[in-house]
Amino acid sequence: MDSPSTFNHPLNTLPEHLIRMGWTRHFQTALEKLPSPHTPAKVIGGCKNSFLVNQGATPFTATPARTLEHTPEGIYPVVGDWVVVKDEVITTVLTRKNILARGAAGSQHKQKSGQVKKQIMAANIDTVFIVCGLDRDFNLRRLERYLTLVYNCGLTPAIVLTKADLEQHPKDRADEVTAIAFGVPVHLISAHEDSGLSTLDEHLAPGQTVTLIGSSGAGKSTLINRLYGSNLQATGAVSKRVGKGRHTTTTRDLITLPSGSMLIDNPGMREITFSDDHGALDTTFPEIELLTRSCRFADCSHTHEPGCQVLDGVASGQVSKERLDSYLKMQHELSFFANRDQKSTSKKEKGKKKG
Ligand SMILES: Nc1nc2c(ncn2[C@@H]2O[C@H](COP(=O)(O)OP(=O)(O)O)[C@@H](O)[C@H]2O)c(=O)[nH]1
Ligand SMILES: [Mg+2]
Ligand SMILES: [Zn+2]
Repeated sequence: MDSPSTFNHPLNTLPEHLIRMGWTRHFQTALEKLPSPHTPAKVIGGCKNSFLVNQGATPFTATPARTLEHTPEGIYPVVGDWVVVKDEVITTVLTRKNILARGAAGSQHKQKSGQVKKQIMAANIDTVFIVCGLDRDFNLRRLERYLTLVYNCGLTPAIVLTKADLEQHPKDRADEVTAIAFGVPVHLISAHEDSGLSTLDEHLAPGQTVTLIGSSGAGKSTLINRLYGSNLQATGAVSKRVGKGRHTTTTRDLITLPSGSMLIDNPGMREITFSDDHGALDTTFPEIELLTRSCRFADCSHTHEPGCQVLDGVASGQVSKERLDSYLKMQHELSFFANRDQKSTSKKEKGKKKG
């Protein structure tokens, strides 16, 4: 019989210092499946072949074992991972709760050749802050893409509209976003004026991990610094001299706030690309999805067909034309993944409808 007492931390007593870093029964179970007892460590920073890990005391650097480099994608460490470290070598990445991933940068045009690579940005996340500045960054269509990306990963989004101090009618912008967000919390803040920050507390309970995504210059690092209470992360204003077109965030670091929650910064995304199709569009565009069910043709493309309820919805003003365009564009991108998955699971001929 297996004896859980041979492990460092039996199931019924999850160690407090690990819980504070987001340790749950999920990871405890993964740890106990390993052939010998280990102390887990959390990846809190680093890249490529040197990671900063934390076992609860002083963080230290560790190198991934060479075996991790040549194994199937998905198990090379990323920030947020729980890992096993032996002699400063990361030997195992514990089964993840979830990941934030996208198609690799520059991959949109590679889709035709079927070479989209999944880029994992962070692991084991509770909430994704989609950060958008109320300056030139503000763009509803881009927010829809971010929402789709987050839903695609099975993650929970919250929208943070920052730089409220730069916008004359910030409430109006927030209302516009609320109208397309369908229940996703929308937070209106200004990091410069320290306003609205406390509305984020609902996502920042101790042990919770939040990752921030958004355009470069949106205000992510500034927000992290404000929540942390001092300037930890380099921001646009500080790092202009780094060079043109360079991302100001070069490593992704997990930062523990005084309140006990954890934030993961990300470099800005130049393109929002998807790495899978998990039906996220229906979640981003619920009003369109609802109508598609009543289109006359089951395979309606919602572009020209008679009896298309979606087009009727646009004509009657029930559905916004911009949102339909956004939906169709993403559907086209996502169908690539659906086709790829279909090909790999079954070579059966697709049902062809005539007439
Ligand atoms: N006016 C104003 N500027 C901000 C605010 N938050 C960030 N910024 C500025 O926006 C620029 C980009 O911010 P940064 O945090 O580096 O963006 P990141 O690329 O998303 O990390 C910097 O010059 C910040 O000072 C804000 O709330 N109000
Ligand atoms: Mg930044
Ligand atoms: Zn239709």
